Amino acid sequence: MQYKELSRLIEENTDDFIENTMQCVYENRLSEIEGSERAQKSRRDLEYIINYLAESVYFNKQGLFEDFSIWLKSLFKNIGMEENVFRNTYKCLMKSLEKEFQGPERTYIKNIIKDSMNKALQKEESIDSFIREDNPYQDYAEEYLNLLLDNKKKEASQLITDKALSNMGVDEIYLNIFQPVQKEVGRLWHANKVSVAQEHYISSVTQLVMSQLYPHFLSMGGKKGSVVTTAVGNELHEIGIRMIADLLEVDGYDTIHLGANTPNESIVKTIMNNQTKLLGVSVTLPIHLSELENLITMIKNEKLLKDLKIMVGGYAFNRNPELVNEFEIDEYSRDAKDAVKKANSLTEVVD
Ligand code: B12
Repeated sequence: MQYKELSRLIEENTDDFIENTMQCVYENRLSEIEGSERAQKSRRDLEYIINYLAESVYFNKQGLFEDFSIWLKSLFKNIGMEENVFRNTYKCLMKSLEKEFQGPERTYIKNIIKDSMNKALQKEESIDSFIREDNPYQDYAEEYLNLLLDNKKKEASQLITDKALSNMGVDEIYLNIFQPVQKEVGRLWHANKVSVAQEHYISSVTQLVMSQLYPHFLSMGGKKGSVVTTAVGNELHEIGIRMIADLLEVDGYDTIHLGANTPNESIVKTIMNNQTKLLGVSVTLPIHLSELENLITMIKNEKLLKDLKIMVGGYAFNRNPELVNEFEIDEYSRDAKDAVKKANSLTEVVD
C-alpha cells in the first residue's frame, strides 16, 4: 500500500468527507443549522480531524491519530459535550471514508479510526500543572501567570525585567518562567479554564517581554556562525522556535529567525545567501510534518547545501518522539537548553 498516495487521496476529498459526515451527524437537522456558527465550527473541527488522519496515514503512524483523538475527546468533554457526540462524529467519519475506499485501504483506514476512537474512549487525558514544585523559580512563574491572568502586563514585565533578571540568566527565564507558563496556559485552555482571548493576550505579552530582554544579549551574537530558525507550513506557533533562536544568539551564533509560517523556497534561499551552518525547524502541530519532509527533500536536492546540519524540535516531536526517525535530520532536541548543546556539537564549536 502506498501510504503517501492514500494520504493525498484523503486530503483531496476532505470537502466531500466533511459534507458526508455532517449529513450523518446532523441527519435531517442539518438544514436547520446551516449557516450558523455551530455548523461552521463543526466543519472546521472535521477538517482538523481529517487533516490529522491524513498525516497519520502519510507516515503510517497510527499513534499520531490516537494521541490526537485522546486530546480531542478530552477537549469535547471539557467544553461540556457528551461522550456520544465524539463517538458519533468518529462513527460518521468512518462511514463516510468507508464509502470512498475499497480492499486493504478501506480496512486500514477503518481500523485507524475505530482503534483511535476506542483508545480515546478508554483513556482520560489529565495533565498536572506545568508549573511544578521542582522548578527552582516556581514562585516567579506562578506570579507571572497570575499577573497576566489579571491583564497586568506592566507588572508582569517588571517582574521579569527588574526582579527575575537580577537573579536569573535569560536562558533560565525562558525555560523556568516563559516555557512552563505558556504550556500551563495551553493546559488551562484545553481544560476550558481560560479563554482563547486570555491565551492570545498572554502569548502576546510574553513575546513583548522577550523583546524587552533583547538588549541583554543581542550584542553577544555572531562569532559562532549563521543559524536559520523557522517553522514550516501553516504553523503559527512561534514562541518555542524563537526561544531556540534567542538562546543560540546568547551562545554566540548569528541567528536569522524567520518566525512561523515561512514558505520552504524562502527558507532555502535564506540559507543559501548566508553561509548558514545550521537550520533549526520547529513543528508544533503534527499536521505540518509532511511540509517538513518537503523542506528536507528540497535541501537534500541542493548540492550547495550538502554540509548544512538540520535540527528539529517542537511539541509534535515531544509528544511523538519516534517520529524523529522518519526524517533525514542530524539532531532533535526536547528543549532550548539541550538544543544549544547539540547545536555546538553539530557545528563543532568547543566552548
Ligand atoms: C500559544 C499557543 C498558540 C498561539 C501561538 C502564538 C504564537 N505567536 O506562537 C496561537 C493562538 C496562534 C495558537 C493556535 C492554535 N493552537 Co495552540 N497553543 C499555544 C500554547 C498554549 C503555547 C505554545 C507555546 O508557546 N509553548 C511554549 C514553548 C516554549 O514550548 P514549545 O513550543 O514546545 O518549544 C520548546 C520545545 O518544544 C523545543 N523546540 C521547539 N521548537 C524547536 C525547534 C528546534 C530546532 C529544536 C531543537 C527544539 C525546539 O524548544 C522550545 C523551548 O524549550 C500551546 C500549549 C503547549 N503545550 O505548547 C497550544 C497548543 C500547541 N495549540 C493547540 C491548538 C489545538 C491550536 C489550534 C489548532 C487552536 C484552534 N482551534 O485554532 C491553533 C492552530 C494554529 C496553527 N495553524 O498553527 C494544541 C495542540 C494540540 C494538538 N494535539 O493538536 C496545544 C497543545 C494546546 C492544548 N493544550 O490543547 N496556539
